[in-house]
Amino acid sequence: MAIPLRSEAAPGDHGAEDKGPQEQDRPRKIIHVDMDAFFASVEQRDFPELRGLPVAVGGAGGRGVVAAASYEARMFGVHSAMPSLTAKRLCPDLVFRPTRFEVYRAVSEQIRAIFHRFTELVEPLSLDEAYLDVTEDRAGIGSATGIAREIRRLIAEETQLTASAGVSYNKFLAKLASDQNKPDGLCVIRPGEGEAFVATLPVRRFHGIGPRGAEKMARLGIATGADLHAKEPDWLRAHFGSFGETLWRAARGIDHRPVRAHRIRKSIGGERTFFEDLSAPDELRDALERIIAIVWDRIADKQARGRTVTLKLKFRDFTLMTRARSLPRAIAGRAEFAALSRALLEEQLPLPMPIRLLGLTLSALDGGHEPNAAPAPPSTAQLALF
Ligand code: DCP
Ligand code: MG
Repeated sequence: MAIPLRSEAAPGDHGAEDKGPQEQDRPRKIIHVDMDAFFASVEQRDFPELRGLPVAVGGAGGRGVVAAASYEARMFGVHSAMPSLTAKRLCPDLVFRPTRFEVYRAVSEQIRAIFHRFTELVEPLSLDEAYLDVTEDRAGIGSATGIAREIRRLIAEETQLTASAGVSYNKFLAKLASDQNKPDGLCVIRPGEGEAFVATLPVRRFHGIGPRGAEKMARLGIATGADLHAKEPDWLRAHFGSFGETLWRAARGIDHRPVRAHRIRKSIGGERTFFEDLSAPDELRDALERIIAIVWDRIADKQARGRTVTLKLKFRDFTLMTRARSLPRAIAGRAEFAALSRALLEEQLPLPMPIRLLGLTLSALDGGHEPNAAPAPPSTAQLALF
């Protein structure tokens, strides 16, 4: 089977629209910028007594999860999405700080304003990272690398925080590059260098391959980009379905997705992974109330209106279940959203098995077109795509 060089999806993408062939032939210049240990660095900036210390941002309690870990904490193996109790065991002197989303959002706006001085084509991926298409050098700096240097300098000057940047000819490579010399690093992958760069990397570094995806690949004997490169397209398709094509291209450093400054928001939601699996109805109800609060905050923040509420349950054995309810019109407010959510959960009780994750989503949104919208902050749940 031949795999076309142009296609609709690449790692981490959710259905990009392709440009015409002429546009495709013109090499792009893409920068990916990602703040270093974002929430933790903001805390260390604002509370100087935390500088140089291992810091975790997130809930310190029994069910708490680390949202961000300072680089000092990472030396002990502490990382995002780790249960806080595990983190404390690894690093007994770990200092926990609660999240301060308003401050992170304000910094996020500052860095986005900096990006927009260089290009309109800014695609935020989360509060702390974005792709920029700088093919057109509006500021006349002379090179994408020069623009990346200038952006890193301005971020340091205006926010007193450091960012890492990757420069390359597509999004997939630019994101890998920004991760390469973290923290406070810059890495450039030039045309012609992508395939060799990817060959040496462990596949778990590819955006879109989560821990479970990496495990599956390890079982199939794929550890690096080079291992992936050696696989035939038919073999990849047999094992990974349509994602196989994306993997085939990834192994070659190919990615044709454009930077999209306007995202169509299809849903808005949130989910939580619990440290201990939950099964007692009252615990589940409590957990649901917390998620209702979080998700409704996001809905209100974006002034989103939607008709469908979906409850997501992930069981102890990792099987997923979703149940949805729709109204003929937009949900009227928090009380109605909460009532639908509770009804969805009650219908499932008692659960056949304890759950490790609970989530809620509002979809069938009105309009749903949001210029340069910030995606909702990542939840402390796994962000992996498979
Ligand atoms: N975040 C979260 N839960 C996760 C992952 C991240 O709440 N599971 C939050 C906290 C992070 C921020 O999002 O500070 C940015 O996520 P990154 O993955 O970019 O991680 P960091 O910026 O913390 O570190 P790095 O220097 O590796 O980019
Ligand atoms: Mg970051």
